[in-house]
Amino acid sequence: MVVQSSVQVGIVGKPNVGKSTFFAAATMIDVKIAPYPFTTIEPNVGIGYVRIPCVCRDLGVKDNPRNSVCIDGNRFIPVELIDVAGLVPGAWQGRGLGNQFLDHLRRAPVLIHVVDMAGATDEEGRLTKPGSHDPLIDIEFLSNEVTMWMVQMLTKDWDKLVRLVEYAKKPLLEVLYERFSGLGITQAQISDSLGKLGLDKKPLSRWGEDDIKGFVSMLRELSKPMVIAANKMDIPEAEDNYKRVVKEVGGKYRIIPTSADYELALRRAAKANLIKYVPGDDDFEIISQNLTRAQRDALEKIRDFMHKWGGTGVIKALNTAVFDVLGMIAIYPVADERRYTDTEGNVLPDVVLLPRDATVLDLARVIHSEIAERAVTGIDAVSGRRLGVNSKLWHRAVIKIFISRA
Ligand SMILES: Nc1nc2c(ncn2[C@@H]2O[C@H](COP(=O)(O)OP(=O)(O)OP(=O)(O)O)[C@@H](O)[C@H]2O)c(=O)[nH]1
Ligand SMILES: [Mg+2]
Repeated sequence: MVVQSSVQVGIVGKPNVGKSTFFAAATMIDVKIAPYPFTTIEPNVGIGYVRIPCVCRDLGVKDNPRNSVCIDGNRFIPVELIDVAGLVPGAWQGRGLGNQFLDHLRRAPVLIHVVDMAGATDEEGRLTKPGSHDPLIDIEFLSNEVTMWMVQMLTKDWDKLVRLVEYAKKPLLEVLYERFSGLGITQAQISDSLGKLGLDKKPLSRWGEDDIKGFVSMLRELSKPMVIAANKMDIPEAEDNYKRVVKEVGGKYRIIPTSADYELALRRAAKANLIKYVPGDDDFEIISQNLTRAQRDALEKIRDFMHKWGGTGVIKALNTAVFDVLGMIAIYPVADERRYTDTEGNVLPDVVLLPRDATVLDLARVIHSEIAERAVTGIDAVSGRRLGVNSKLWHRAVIKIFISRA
């Protein structure tokens, strides 16, 4: 059995900023990319990868990955990417393509907001002179759109909600939790948001618009955190904007400089055996003898960019979303703790992504569908140490799960 984990990352932004280019580069799936708004209408869903240093090097073994890929000692772990239509200001009220498609992002616990850092598109995504639109406006409006989408979800029959809490005496937490069900929001995130704003003590019937918006925007920050992909950094006008944006909102968001365009070019060149490129590296090697002068020049321009910014940023944006913002850890489950193999002898076959507070039991649940808590223990395959059912796991741990039949 190949173990699958299923972290979803939503790709959002106004039209024409490079969402589909980012998606295509990260997944190598051919999708429609064009220099005008609303190229994407139906969402694209595909598998992208986050990258970690593989433990195969530390352990001195040659691995046989099955649910993931290992290239030169780097393990690429699959995550699900969702590329949706562009959002324009007022989408929550139905402008542009509206916000129905945000429903496709329901299960995504983290979003990558692709921003045109070159300011080469206006607020609706139409091409303008580079440097003429302020990307700070885009950052502001997008979080507001997502917030308003959630506000609508909450307030669509507000009176009924109030009656449920104040007359039928249903606990507020439960009512709110049900209302946002399907958004992957936890009760803890709801109660945190309520508590921080002192709304847990305020009767629902007395909540004003500001209370509702304040509560939802806090809940959005906790439940749909955003990483900013500062895209189109290859356009000269982008650099000043980038510096300014980092200064203004760098404390609030993680901002990763990217060129989705360059990443896509590199992956295509690698696929065509023109270059050797490990996604996420800050360099590549030309391996074809038959490049034209123009191809060589284009590649050298990309290389300069990569040296300056530490790569194209696409893998970095995904890694930041999954490891830094969601705080996930990558675990290698094995069946044989001495040889690090599955039951068929594959060395370090799988990697699963789990929340940072995951325990031996959580890992057991991913691997086996039905298990009894008391029957589970683990072994740290690297040290041979035994782990109890509630022992916390750690990033890049190699773990054998034991299930004793009662
Ligand atoms: N210079 C530059 N152009 C880019 C970059 N990424 C995307 N583009 C270009 O921007 C235009 C829009 O790209 P798409 O990927 O279709 O944008 P989108 O955000 O999916 O657009 P919609 O689907 O219409 O919302 C295309 O012409 C891309 O080639 C980048 O990093 N640098
Ligand atoms: Mg698109």
